[in-house]
Amino acid sequence: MRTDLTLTMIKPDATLRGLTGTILKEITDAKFSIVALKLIQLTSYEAQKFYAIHQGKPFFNELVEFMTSAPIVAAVLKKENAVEDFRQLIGATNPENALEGTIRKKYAESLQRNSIHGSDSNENAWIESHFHFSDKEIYDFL
Ligand code: YYY
Ligand code: MG
Repeated sequence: MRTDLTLTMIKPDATLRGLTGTILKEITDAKFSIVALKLIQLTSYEAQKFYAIHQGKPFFNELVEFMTSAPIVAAVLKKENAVEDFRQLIGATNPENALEGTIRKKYAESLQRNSIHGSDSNENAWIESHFHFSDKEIYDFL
């Protein structure tokens, strides 16, 4: 299992506030290479599938509604120890608990509108990367 890739999404609250470039710069400043990138508006079916693990939870329907409300930016990122290092960079799910200097602390509006996604395991990084991109769209040589 590879340990040098992770999947991120810049969420609608951030794309709508014009923060895409700012957040991509935070990511590359932290030494992640962008090896796949696209702007996409998810359908309800796609958002439900992406977040299937949370199906049945009280926040699920609102999460799907939020994630489909505007285009997101999906990207595959490459760096040694990518999953763990990227979760550190983005900070806790609830921005109120996120450490100073993290992306969620700086930009998130609320627990739901928390600006950015990061995969939580190497296995999910692979699954989520291939949810958004084909092998051909992942430029692994970067
Ligand atoms: O992986 P991460 O995004 O940090 O959190 P998850 O527990 O996987 O939840 C996914 C997503 O759902 C979270 O980023 C915000 C939203 N959410 C919510 O709106 N309310 C909760 N109580 C928990 C999560
Ligand atoms: Mg998660």
